[in-house]
Amino acid sequence: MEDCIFCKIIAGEIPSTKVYEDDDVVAFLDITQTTKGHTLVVPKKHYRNILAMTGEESAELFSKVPQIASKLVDKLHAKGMNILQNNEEIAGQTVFHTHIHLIPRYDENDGFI
Ligand code: DGP
Repeated sequence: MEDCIFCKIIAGEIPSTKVYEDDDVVAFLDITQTTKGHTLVVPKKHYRNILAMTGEESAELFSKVPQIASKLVDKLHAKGMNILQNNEEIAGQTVFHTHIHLIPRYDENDGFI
């Protein structure tokens, strides 16, 4: 999609730090780094959000999450992780290309409320 920032990242037109990639999905560090290792899991195909995907399409995307999430936890020695996903502006979505946030947690004072 022309004006989609994540499509541009996927196409390599905007730099990102990728932590995982396969034929269908890419995961890269979120620019905000809410906590160290904050990562976005993103389908390569453009969908506005989960509400625009079929069960099969979203299942395929979510099936990659446990593998990427546990690798991040292991490598970063995190104590846990928030996994969350926003759909539409009212729910906090700011980039309108489906993505799943992986937010590693370290201790009570890691900056994420
Ligand atoms: P959401 O609010 O759920 O739509 O999250 C969008 C996230 O995308 C937000 O945490 C910041 C991140 N983000 C926005 N622009 C860029 C960018 O150019 N590069 C990267 N790596 N992340 C971005």
